[in-house]
Amino acid sequence: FKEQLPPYFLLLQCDSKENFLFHRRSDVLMMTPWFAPIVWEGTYNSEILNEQFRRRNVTVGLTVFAIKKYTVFLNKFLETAETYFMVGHRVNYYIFTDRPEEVPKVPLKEGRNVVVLQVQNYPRWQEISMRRMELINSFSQQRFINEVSYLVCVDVDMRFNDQVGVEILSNLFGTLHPHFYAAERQSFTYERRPASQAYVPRDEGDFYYAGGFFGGTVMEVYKLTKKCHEAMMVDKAKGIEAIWQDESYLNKYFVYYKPTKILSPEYLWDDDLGRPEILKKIRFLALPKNHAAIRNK
Ligand code: 2GW
Ligand code: MN
Repeated sequence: FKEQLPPYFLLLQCDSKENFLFHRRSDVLMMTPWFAPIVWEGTYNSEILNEQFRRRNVTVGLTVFAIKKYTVFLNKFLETAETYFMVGHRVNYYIFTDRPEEVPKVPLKEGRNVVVLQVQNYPRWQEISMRRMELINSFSQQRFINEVSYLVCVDVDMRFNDQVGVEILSNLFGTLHPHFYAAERQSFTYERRPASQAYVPRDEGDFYYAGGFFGGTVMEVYKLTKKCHEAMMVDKAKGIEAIWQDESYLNKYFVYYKPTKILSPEYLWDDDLGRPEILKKIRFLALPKNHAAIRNK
């Protein structure tokens, strides 16, 4: 009886390349030690995943902030999102802005909506970036929880450049920062001052995550943004601000509440870093923005 069954590796070899068992890569880390998948092109089957999420009729909320001059980014952001973001699924774009009249009218496909949420402006750019946590948190409770299953929270100074679909969705997900995905823990730019709530000791932390792309279920994003905002407020009262603002508090959170899925830097790339061989797709790309007309950091 034993001899009649082919060994497991033979079963694999007999399968066609289309079989899901072949969706694997040996050149990148595909799973964390806490069994969270790391999403790289070539590691998943979007047909299967699309079917699963379509069956649940999932709606995805995409939150983006365009305060002051950053409204100039909205047109390209929305246009490219219509081409590449969650194609075939229901999507609500939540655009937080102090200039609702500057939100462009971009033609939308069926099942997709733009919701403009008017918010105040803050004079310091650090505050603009950090207050996103507070705002996402309060709108999660008031509104998002009734309208969407998942939230995807991103920077606006970006363009979609290839498919970003349901393969990213999970209870809680973060994205590997493009500067540090191949770096050692010692070089991660976590907040290193023990006085800060964002402090991460030298011997802790798994990855360095990007501030510009995270998400999860509305409940998980609610919890994340609540903790991060509260940590910021504790620091603020002591006159401390973490080295990379919201990104530092996000990284601290992920040390202790580990993401259930991690996105590879395909999902947040910067062409200043070139285009290494391991990147089979560049899905979401930073736009150059360093001219003083837009930004005086
Ligand atoms: C930000 C910096 C300097 C001047 C203006 C602003 C600014 C940012 C603004 O005037 N209006 C505005 O809407 N923002 C929002 O904050 C916008 O959504 C933008 O994408 C986000 C973060 O600012 P950004 O994209 O200019 O900063 P990055 O690309 O260096 O962001 C990384 O680091 C940040 C913290 O310093 C955040 O963690 C961010 O998520 C990271 O990608
Ligand atoms: Mn940015």
